[in-house]
Amino acid sequence: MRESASWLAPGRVNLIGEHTDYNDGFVLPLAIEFGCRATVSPGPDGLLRFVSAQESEPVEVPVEGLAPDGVQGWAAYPAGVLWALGVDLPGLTVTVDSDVPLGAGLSSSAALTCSVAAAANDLLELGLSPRELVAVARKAENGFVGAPTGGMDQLASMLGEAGSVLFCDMRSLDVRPVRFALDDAGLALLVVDSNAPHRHADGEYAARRKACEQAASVLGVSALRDVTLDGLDEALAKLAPEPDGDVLVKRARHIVTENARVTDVVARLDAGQIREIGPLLTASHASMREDFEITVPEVDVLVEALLAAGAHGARMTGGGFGGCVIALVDNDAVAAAARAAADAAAAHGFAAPRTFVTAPAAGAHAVDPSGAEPPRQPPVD
Ligand code: GAF
Repeated sequence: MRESASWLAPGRVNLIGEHTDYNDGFVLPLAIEFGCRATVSPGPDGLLRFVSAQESEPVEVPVEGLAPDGVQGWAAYPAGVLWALGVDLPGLTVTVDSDVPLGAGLSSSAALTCSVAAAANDLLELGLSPRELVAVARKAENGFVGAPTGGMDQLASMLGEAGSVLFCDMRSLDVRPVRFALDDAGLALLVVDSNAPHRHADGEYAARRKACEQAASVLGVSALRDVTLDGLDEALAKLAPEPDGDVLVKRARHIVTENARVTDVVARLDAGQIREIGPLLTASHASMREDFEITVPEVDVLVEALLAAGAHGARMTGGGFGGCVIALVDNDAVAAAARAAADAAAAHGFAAPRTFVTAPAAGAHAVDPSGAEPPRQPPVD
């Protein structure tokens, strides 16, 4: 076995298509320049050792004891990856160093699981393809950590491409890079981290998932992906008389309209009309606020402020209940938009947001084990 293998896997921003992934729908994420570097090397016999530059104490787990619920805290993610590989493991040391902001909805967990999966695959010479590694990373989160997430984040982290957003069909898992030519259009994609504490995010995520499954079952379809805009009114009329009808109507309406917005954005990007996606981003936010009910005042205020400052479109990105807002702005309006966001947060007594500019970055790739820090996006002042 080699001495070690090191891979860097990025976090992600989702341009549009929120909570559609576990409904077999469409998503349009991009990998970002914040990432996690994982180095896997042979370790003492029978022992898995997890070390993080962001944590004070290493975590040690006997290979024999590797089972769901057997590891708590951050180390459950890399431990879950090794478990999900489904092979006999030698003793290993896994060292990680991430600069993906935690709890910001930028998929720090996918960056962690994907970097560890790719580095372990490399060191152990397992020959798994990037798509198989996506499945391993997802199995780690779903089956070991117990987070019922939908698969978009791992796809974006493994398969991201510089210059493109990834149009993913979460039923077939077909992925098509779609050119996202920000520079050519004189545009920037701003990410504003609200720094709002996540409130009950895990329970609320599971509740959204359950409501969507319930709506699909009432409608007799395998997932809400099967309801199209044309059939929406009829579907909502069937859901309304159910005991939780008002909630089911709202949840289903978000998913069906959001899927349509994703395909509309893709059509505009394919036609070279990047500026025209703005209203679709803003409509997505309204749908998340009114129908899916996953936004919080801190992100709503940021979206309003960014639009008032001239953004072409703005929306919360990620699972919700805090986290980040994205905005499409003219290059020369970046500083003013960032200021407007900060002023609005201060005026409401909310935490100061942190703003940076992003663009589609490369997905997971091997790096020199002795290499420098992962790349960072400097914040906008
Ligand atoms: C989180 C989940 F991990 C994703 O699978 C997705 O559902 C997203 O929330 C919402 O679109 O990031």
